[in-house]
Amino acid sequence: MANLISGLILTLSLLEVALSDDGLPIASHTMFPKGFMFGASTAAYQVEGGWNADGKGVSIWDDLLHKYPEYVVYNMNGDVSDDSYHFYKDDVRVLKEIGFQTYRFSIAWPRVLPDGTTSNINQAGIDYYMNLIDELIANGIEPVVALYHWDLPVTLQKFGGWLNPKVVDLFVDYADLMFKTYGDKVKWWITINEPESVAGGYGGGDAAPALNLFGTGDYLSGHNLLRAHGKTYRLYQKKYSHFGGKISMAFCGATCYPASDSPEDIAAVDRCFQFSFGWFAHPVIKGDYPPVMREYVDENSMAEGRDVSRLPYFTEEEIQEINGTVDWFGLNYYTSQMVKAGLTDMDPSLNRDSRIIKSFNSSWPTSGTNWLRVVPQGLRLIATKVKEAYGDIPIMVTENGYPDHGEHDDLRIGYFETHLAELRRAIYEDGCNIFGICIWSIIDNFEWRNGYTVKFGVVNVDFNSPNRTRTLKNSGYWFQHYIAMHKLVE
Ligand code: GBH
Repeated sequence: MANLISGLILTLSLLEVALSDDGLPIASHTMFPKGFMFGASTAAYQVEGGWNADGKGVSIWDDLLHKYPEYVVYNMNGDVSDDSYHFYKDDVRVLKEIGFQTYRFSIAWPRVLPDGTTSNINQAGIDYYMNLIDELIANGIEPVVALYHWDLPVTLQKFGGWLNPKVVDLFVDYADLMFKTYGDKVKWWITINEPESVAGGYGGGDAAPALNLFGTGDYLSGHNLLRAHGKTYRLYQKKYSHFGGKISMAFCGATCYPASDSPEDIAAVDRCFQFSFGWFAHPVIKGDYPPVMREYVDENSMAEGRDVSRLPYFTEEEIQEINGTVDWFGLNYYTSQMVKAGLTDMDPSLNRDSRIIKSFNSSWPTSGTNWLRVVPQGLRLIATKVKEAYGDIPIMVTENGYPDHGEHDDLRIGYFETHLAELRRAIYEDGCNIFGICIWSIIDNFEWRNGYTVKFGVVNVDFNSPNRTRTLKNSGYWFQHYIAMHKLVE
């Protein structure tokens, strides 16, 4: 009750600040459009635990962290995590208590197909997601389902994983089974979460399989991710369109401000967009890679004396197959960057190819991780940039959230309040077609290389209790009121 009241008081005071800042009529700002969906997100490896329960296969994250525990702070891993494999009903309970209307989660490929192929289906895994979906629907919460949030079956990594084009057809077979099994209940599908981050696991990023093939593995794995996405979309069109589901990717990338008003730095801003969001969004919305990526990577590859570009080419047929394969735009937004023109990082590498140098504006507030500064206006900026680049495609913000170390989370409330205010401006002032948001995250969970030390949840999880007790934080209560106050009911 004390939480509830302090949440309310905080809501009111924050609202006042946000509203007096905008200088626009309050009425156009306080509510969201009819049908706007408030939801929350998780991902399988980060919450499920049950890493080898009931016939689940091993994923590349299980494998990496069992072999190299030091990859994550304090040797933490996702073996048990929130144990949502057993306590998914508690997740649904807190979602409902707060009033979220959608829940975005991912399916662990090796949980349903232990060796990655449909020749061996794990019925317990199929049942788990069916039970979760049924529990959500019984509580009036709509599922948004990602097929791939980074946990490749390790059996497929043994022949190269996303580097090997063989993975494409196996992904399509997996997707086929998921559509067939859950397609009458699930209307919102995400094929790949953050393809840029997945490719980072093969290039220079911080993810499994941690191959460090800078400037080669990233482009090659990205190429196969795009092929897999394109074929999956075509399969749905052909076999499952009667279900009426809508497919996207959850795109991520850099939201950039120019470091100076020099023409070079202003040009760097668009290049920054094209080398991150554009890498995957351009092929699926406009066809083929962004021209500037093609030009710069080809040029550098040639200068390095290679016969072929490090950025692979699609055939004309592939370009057509991949083009036009998102029904909506999944947008993950956390932070922004300042950019200037210049060379940085390893030679070769994607960062070096892009010829931009990123930094933070020192005035942007810090957070519980070094890669995230609080820049609410960047959410509006990136939404308008997506509209400018790709037209009036419907946008769902598929992730947005604030990391801390588990203290009283009033800063998280401020983060959401200001980001949601910027979202309304994007909708009402810039005419962006944004139809929902899934915040990251409903519960504290395994935050990759930061383990459990960095927390994104609006609900606390007691990692010392055997049943992983879930308790609303201040931000959870705040959301409860926010949704009730800002949702227009049909
Ligand atoms: C998302 O990634 C993920 O989808 C989700 O699983 C994750 O829990 C959530 O965000 C919060 O992190 O250290 O400078 O190299 C966010 C995108 C890309 C953010 C890689 C961290 C590393 C930046 N991530 N980035 S740096």
